[in-house]
Amino acid sequence: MDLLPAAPVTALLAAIEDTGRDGRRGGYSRPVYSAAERDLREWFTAEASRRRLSVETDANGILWAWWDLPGDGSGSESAPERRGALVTGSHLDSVPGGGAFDGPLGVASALAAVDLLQAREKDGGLTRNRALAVAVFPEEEGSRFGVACLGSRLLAGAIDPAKALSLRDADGNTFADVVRANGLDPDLMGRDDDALGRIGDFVELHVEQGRGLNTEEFTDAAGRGPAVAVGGSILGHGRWRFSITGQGNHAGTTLMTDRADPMVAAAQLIVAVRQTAAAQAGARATVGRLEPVPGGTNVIASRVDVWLDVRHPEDAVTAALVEKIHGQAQKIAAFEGCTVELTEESLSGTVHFDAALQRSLEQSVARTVPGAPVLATGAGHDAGVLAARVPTGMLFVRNPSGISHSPEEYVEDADAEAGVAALADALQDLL
Ligand code: HGY
Ligand code: MN
Ligand code: MN
Repeated sequence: MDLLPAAPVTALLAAIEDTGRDGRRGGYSRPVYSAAERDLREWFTAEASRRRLSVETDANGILWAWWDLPGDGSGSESAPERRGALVTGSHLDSVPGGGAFDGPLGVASALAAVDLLQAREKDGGLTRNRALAVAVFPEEEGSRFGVACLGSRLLAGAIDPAKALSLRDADGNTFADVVRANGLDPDLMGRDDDALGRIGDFVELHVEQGRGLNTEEFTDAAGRGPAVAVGGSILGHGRWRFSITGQGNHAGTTLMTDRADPMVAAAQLIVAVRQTAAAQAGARATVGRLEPVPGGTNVIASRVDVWLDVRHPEDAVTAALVEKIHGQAQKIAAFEGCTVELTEESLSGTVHFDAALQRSLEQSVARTVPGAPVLATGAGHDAGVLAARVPTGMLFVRNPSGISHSPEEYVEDADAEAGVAALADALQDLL
C-alpha cells in the first residue's frame, strides 16, 4: 500500500485556513452545520479517505474515521472488530470570531499522527492490537444551539434528546430541523451504547487555551514553556441565561423617571457578576453575550437576555455563586422596575481524567517532551463529557499567546509538530 508522505500538521491546517473566516469579528466563525463547518467535515472526510480510513457518520452526527485492524486475509471479511478501540479527535466548530486551532488542531494532529503510525506499521515498528478511530464531535462550542459539547452529550446520554432537539439557534431553527436538513434522523439521536462500546480509550489533543504553559513554573530562561502538557482535570462549568423584562418604550418621549429599563439592570448585573467572582478564590464568571429586544438605538428595550458562564473547581461553589448572582439580579431588577427569570442552559461538573490513562500519556509524552507537565484546564472539552462513560485523557499544545476564543490564539509550527509526535507515541503505546 503506497503510504502518503507524513503531512506536517501545519500543512493540513493551512488547507482550511480560509474556511469560515469572519470578516466582521476577525478570526473564524464556524457554527455547527453551517456552510463553513460542513466544508470542514468534507475536508476531514477527504483527508481521512486519503489515509484509507473508513469514514462514517453516526446517528448523533459524530464523524468516525476508522483505521481497522488488518483482515485475516481469508477474504471472508466479517465486520471489523471495533469494540474497545482507541479513539482520538476533537471538534471543527468554533466560537464566533474564534482562533484557528481550538478544535481543528486536535483533528489535524490526529490525521498527521495516523500518517506516522501507518509508516511505522509498514516498517514493522508498530503492532496494533485494536482498531483506531479519529472522531469529530459536532457543536462542541455550543455556539449555535447554546449547549456545550452537544454531540458528545447526546452520545453519552448526558442530555435528554428531546431537550436537545428543541434547542433553537438565533434564527429560530430547531436542532431537530437542522440535523434533519443534514441527513440525520432526530428520532435516532441520544445515548448510543454501541458507539460507546467501541471506545476503549479516548485521547484528545487540544491547543492550550490559557497561560498554563507560559507561567514561570514552566518556562525556561528564554521564556519558552514545554511544547506539550498532559491534561489532569477540566474545570467544572455551566451556562445560565438571565431574561430581564422591563417596559419597552420610546427613547425620546419617555422621561427618565418613567422608565423600567432592562438594559440598565443588565449593566448593573454585569458589574455584580465581576465583583462576586473576583471575591471567590478560583472562580471565573463571564458575561460575553447580551441580547436586547428589540435592539433599536432609539428604543428602550423591553427585554434583555444576559448569558452567564461560571466556572470553579468545586461544583458546590459554582452553584453557590450562581445562587448569589441570581439574588443580586432579582434585587437589581426590582430596583429598576423590571423582572428577571433565570434558566440553566448547560452544566458540567469538574472532571479528573482517568488516572491510568493519564499515567500512560505522561510516560509516552516524556519521550518527545521530557518534563511535560500535567495541566488542569479551565476550558471544557468533549473528553470531559465522555469521561463519565469511558477512560479519557488529553494532551495540550503550547500556545505562546495564552489567549483563546480569539483570533490571537496561536501555536508555533515546531510545537504543533511536537504535539503530533507526542500524540503518535501516546497512541502507539495504547494500540
Ligand atoms: O467553553 C469552553 O470552555 C469550551 O471551549 N467549549
Ligand atoms: Mn475546543
Ligand atoms: Mn473552545
